[in-house]
Amino acid sequence: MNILLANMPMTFNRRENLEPPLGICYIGGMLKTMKGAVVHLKDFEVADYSPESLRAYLAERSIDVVGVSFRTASYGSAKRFVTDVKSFRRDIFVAAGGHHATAFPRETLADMRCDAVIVGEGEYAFKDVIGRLQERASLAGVPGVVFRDADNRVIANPPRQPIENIDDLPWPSRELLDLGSYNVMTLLTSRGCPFDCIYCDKGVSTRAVKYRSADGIFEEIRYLVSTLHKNRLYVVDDHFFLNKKKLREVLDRIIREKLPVQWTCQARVDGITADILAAAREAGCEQIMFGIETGDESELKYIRKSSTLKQAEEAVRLTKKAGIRARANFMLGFPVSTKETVKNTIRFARRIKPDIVRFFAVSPLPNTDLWDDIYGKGVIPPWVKWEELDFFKPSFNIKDLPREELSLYVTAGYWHVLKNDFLLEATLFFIPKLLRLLYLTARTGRLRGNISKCFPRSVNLIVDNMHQLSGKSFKEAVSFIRQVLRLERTF
Ligand code: B12
Ligand code: SF4
Repeated sequence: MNILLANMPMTFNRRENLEPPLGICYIGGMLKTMKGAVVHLKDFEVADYSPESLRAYLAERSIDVVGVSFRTASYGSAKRFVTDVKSFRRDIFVAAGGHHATAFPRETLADMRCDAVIVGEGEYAFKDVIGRLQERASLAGVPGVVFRDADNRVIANPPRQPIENIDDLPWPSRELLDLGSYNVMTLLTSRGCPFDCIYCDKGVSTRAVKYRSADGIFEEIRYLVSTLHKNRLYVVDDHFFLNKKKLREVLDRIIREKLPVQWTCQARVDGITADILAAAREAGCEQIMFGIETGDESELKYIRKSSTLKQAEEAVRLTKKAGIRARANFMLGFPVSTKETVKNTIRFARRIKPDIVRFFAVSPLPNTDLWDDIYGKGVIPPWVKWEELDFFKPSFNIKDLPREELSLYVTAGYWHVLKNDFLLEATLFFIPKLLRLLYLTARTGRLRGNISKCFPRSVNLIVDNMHQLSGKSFKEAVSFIRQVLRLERTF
């Protein structure tokens, strides 16, 4: 049986994310253990897409089953992909999985016209599905699967229990991807997060946390370095610093065995200490991304972040002191926000001086308390078209801050935090930085990464902020920038 597992991008042919998608890699790793299953992976974040090339791909490999992985933000491309597969050959069995499909299995099945949806973690569920398809048996009773039966009725099987021991899972089958497309390898060392932030989708990754063994993690890192020759890693765990005992074991192994890795990860701001940061730095940590989200006490309480502003400030300070880049993500425009709370967040971001700052307009995800708060519990407003949701622009109006105005605050936020350093990079330091860029590019043969090394604040200001200007005419963009500059003076 020939199986294609495909990962969907937010927009086709943009090549924005350059890290392997672990969802399809984990499923691929599991399916590879099955007799008679030939597995192919395709990541449309990096691969070009057209219906013609897809048809050729499906025909060349005689694909029988397609598994499509997507999130709410990539719903549109997933729907188009499924339509293209089915219009090529109706009898290709198509299953959907991932966070969005988990939140809305029946709706996804109906709207995408696929044959099954896998709810939650997919390794064992999809293995069982493939087993049944190989035997030409019905999917009735396979836990965690919603499917169409022979009479086209939708059947929802009972849910599947979350996987208990994630050490038992085969390693992700990254080698089935076009590895040359990625500079960085993704790695997962735990699943789950015990916290309860109101904007976080806990459909797949639950509040019960599961850890891998330090040995298993270390061996996988060693494999990435020595066999795949990839030594830059992105640890995708929700909170890599949660279990510091386990983390310490892994870091000590990396240090002891002198494994030449450089890595970035995500962490909460609570529990960050100087000694764990020192060990992380020694073991190759280059950047930690903190989801700080707000600099306003009342908003912090509203989002149930369970951390404090003091902890946020301290985490950024200690991280930078340890020689690790501190990236801080903020969300602007909660239902409880006012102009003043949004300004508080921007002022806070400027005060704590992270190395990289990101401001996101709040975009509620389905299956979260934030969504329920805005639209009503479990309600999907009739205007919601998943394929049209833009996760970078404000998606709803707040009393004190209409959507258009919130966009101004996002851009003014970047300007407020970054303008001084940006102006220095663009004037006084321009020539020395340019010379450094030329030198590094000549030495490494890479331009992209080196631009952000030499002009970090300019890249942060321009690249991370582009979305707010996209779709605007030149005249509109000029007027937008004028308003931003005026607004920023009021901060
Ligand atoms: C790493 C990460 C990213 C990376 C992705 C890099 C990469 N190439 O992998 C980056 C930074 C690019 C990113 C971007 C975004 N992300 Co993100 N991200 C994550 C994170 C932290 C880990 C994802 C991961 O690798 N998990 C590990 C793998 C093994 O799990 P998995 O992908 O869920 O796959 C399992 C199941 O879902 C299922 N499954 C998945 N696909 C399929 C397919 C089939 C056929 C089957 C059977 C099963 C199946 O089985 C898999 C194995 O068990 C998650 C949080 C989390 N804990 O999952 C958020 C998360 C996925 N991201 C989220 C969001 C909102 C975004 C952005 C919109 C943020 C933004 N504003 O830009 C974008 C959207 C990008 C997109 N293309 O859609 C939300 C998505 C919620 C939703 N309903 O869609 C999450 C869940 C965070 C949260 N808790 O709210 N993200
Ligand atoms: S700490 Fe992060 S992963 Fe955990 S609930 Fe909050 S947002 Fe989600």
